[in-house]
Amino acid sequence: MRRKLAAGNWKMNGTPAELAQLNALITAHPTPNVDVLICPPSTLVAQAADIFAAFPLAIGGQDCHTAKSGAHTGDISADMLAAAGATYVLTGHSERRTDHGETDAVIASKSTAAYDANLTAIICIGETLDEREGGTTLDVLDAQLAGSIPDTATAANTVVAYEPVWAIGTGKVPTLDQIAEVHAHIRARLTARFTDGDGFRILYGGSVKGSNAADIFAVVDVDGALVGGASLTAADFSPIITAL
Ligand code: G2H
Repeated sequence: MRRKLAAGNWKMNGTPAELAQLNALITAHPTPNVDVLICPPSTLVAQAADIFAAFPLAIGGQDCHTAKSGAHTGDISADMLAAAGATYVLTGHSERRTDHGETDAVIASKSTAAYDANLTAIICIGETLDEREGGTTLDVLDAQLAGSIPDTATAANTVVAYEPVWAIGTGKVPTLDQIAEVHAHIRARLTARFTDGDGFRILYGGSVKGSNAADIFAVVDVDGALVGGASLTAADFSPIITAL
């Protein structure tokens, strides 16, 4: 049985003061029957991990370097995230792929770095609007799955997040049939490649909010959500956790 995961990606948002309102999440979900994760900006990872160490709220990074340490100004390693108290890290988010030119090979290398630091990698994949409209969605996802997920991935160290690029921060959401088709396809690819492929959690991401979460979570093989804008406040994130 796969345990559901509600993951919040704060992107380039968040100050120390804004961490405090997450206490309301703990109050609302003192013993959640799903995993709850917040990925704040790296400036807040250690503070968030300290504040919520005793509570059922995991903390993750939004990205990591492929190397353990070294001359990489502005970057952060998986080991550093782990030392700061993170237990997860996002890899391959489409904003990293677009803004920083990250390739599938780089993302696989970052995911391996995450495993080496005992972090769970949430590996993100997704098609653009042109690819969706051109009918190549499943081919694009196949290439990303094959190239971004290391051979050493397991259900314990890897979560896959399907995030159609055209649905991110736009308010546009695929139909439930489209989500079902893609998640079933990802599941088939995972089970064909990995002996424990049925155990990998597959998240949906892209404009998830309280009002659409229950419908999306009812789709087969949707094991949770990667949530951006609606994870920034406890008031918006809480109904999503409840919907799981
Ligand atoms: C997709 C998602 C979080 P949003 O990037 O990863 O963002 O929920 O704001 O569309």
